[in-house]
Amino acid sequence: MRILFLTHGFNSLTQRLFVELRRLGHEISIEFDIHDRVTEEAVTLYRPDLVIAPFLKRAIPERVWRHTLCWIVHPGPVGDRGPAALDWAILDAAREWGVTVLQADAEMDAGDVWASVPFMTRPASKSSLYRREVTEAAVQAVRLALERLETPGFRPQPLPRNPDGSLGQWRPGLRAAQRTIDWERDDTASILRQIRAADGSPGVRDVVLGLPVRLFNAWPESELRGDPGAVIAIRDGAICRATRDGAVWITHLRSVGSGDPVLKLPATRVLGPERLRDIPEVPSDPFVPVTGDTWREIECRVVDGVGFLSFEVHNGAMATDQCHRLLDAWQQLRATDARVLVLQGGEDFWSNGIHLHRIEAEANSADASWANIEAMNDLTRALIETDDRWVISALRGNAGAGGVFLALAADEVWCRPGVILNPHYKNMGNLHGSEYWSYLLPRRVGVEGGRGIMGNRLPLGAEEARAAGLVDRVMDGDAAEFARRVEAQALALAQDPGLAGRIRAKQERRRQDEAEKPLAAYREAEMAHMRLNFYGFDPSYHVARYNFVHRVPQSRTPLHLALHRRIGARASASDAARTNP
Ligand code: COA
Ligand code: THG
Repeated sequence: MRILFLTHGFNSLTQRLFVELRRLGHEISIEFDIHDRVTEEAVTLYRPDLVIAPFLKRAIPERVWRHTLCWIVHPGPVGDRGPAALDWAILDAAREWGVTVLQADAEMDAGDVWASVPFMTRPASKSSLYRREVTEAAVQAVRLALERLETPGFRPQPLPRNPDGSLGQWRPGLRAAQRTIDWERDDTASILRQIRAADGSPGVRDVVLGLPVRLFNAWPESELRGDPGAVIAIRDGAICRATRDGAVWITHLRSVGSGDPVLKLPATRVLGPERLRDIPEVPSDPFVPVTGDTWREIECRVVDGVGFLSFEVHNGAMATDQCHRLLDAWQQLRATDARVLVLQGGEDFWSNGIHLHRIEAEANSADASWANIEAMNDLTRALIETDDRWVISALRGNAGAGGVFLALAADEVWCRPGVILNPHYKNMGNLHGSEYWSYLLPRRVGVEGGRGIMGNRLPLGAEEARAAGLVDRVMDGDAAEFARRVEAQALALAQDPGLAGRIRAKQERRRQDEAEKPLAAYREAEMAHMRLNFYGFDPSYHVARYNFVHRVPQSRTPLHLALHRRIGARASASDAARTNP
């Protein structure tokens, strides 16, 4: 089928559905929801068999849904309606929730139901539930709906009418006044629910040490105590605030009311050293297991000759200081007797490369970009140059730009099936990219293959990445099952008598590669391009970064996504119809 995605943005769910439906053999074109007339134009140009709205905030115009079947992917169970479905699910502490594919008509979210798939919730932020549970259920629900569409005689189910004649349960968006915390009265569980229900957007309004802010990314803490609301500790950019019955870590804040667009940044960066003068830094050694609840970015453990390093970096964005801390942990891991080292990234993201928000917040963004890419490069080089161990990247979450190449620096890349990779930089203002990609990518996929991947700027699913040679193993299972499989296979590798031979072979290959062209030369060439991107006349990267971090709405759909807007699109569409009736 020819399917048009009508969406507010090419977000993680939209990318995942894009990959999954193409895998089923459908042709997907994408149109961003900019204006009703532009939407109508897209439908006229493309004449899709079906419109799917994976992430849409506005009504599909009647002129579209009257003539073309349109499906809304709603992050709620059958009957649930409204723009804040997940927010309500978290606030209500729902145990089971769902995703429903419904047909768009005049009444928002009240159309006939094509499919609905339930999932169990988890104590996590809205964004985290969205990226994991909602996305998995949405893929299943859309596939089910497509099967039903091809089933003769299938009729979608209308919502049952309520006694007053209305349809389903409409729940409105939340007002700011409904998203507040009373630190004297609320317990830890309810504070976590409030923050998580508003995280990624819009955040809970509050005042911290006299500064009006919004709160993001909260985690429970079971050891530290203090007066409710008081900031009692800091750690790696986060603050710990006491509650009535415990404490919570809050890693990010956005200051409000200053007029200028403001960025979400590490809490200590927003509060500043003056306000935090008397607050103790309470570090957590990544190698010391924690018993109760706490928050820390980096965790290391060594089990039977295998070292595991996970980094739960918010949004997968890796700032200079975070790269330094990771490199430090890596060196400590290398000092253990572990023969196999597994880099696990975070549960939601593997890595999205340099931290664009932190860079934007610096007075000199070019210098900050340079420092950050150098730190990413140092980390990547440390992996490449780990020649006396077997190194595995185990991707539980998505990776983008430099984050992908960080993964490729390992000897093997293992991946969960739902992972989406964006192994290219061009979407960020034609950034050239570094992280030794010019060494790592051709080494796996050849020069031509590398050019294709970098140039087409499209997301790859785990299976596509494996077929292309970027990924070695795709291992099935939910988060817990994947972790068990990774651990079991890594332990088996460490016991494998062939391991020493493999490590010798990789040393030899690295030696030959170095003789042919030193790693330093790859880095130098990449950084020469990056110097132009950061300091040259063309400001594209700085403009793209500004637009990204401030979420400036897109004014048109890029042509690499909007097939229907390419020159000759009609001709090729009719060609396709002729050769493939
Ligand atoms: N440097 C800095 N930040 C980076 C980065 C980098 N290299 N790469 C990614 N990020 C950040 C993004 O800025 C974004 O920040 P945020 O925390 O302010 O959202 C975040 O990482 C995620 O990236 P994004 O591109 O938005 O992808 P996403 O799809 O994974 O997440 C949503 C966004 C959709 C989860 C979020 O907008 C949300 O809360 N949606 C609600 C869903 C819902 O209920 N919809 C109902 C409508 S019917
Ligand atoms: N039919 C049609 N178009 C649709 C839907 C539909 N477009 C997408 C939509 N479903 C997804 N669901 C909603 C439901 C309600 C709202 C937005 C998306 C909504 N928005 C408020 C507004 O536009 O004023 C703002 C809400 C807020 O953010 O507080 O109410 O079924 N044809």
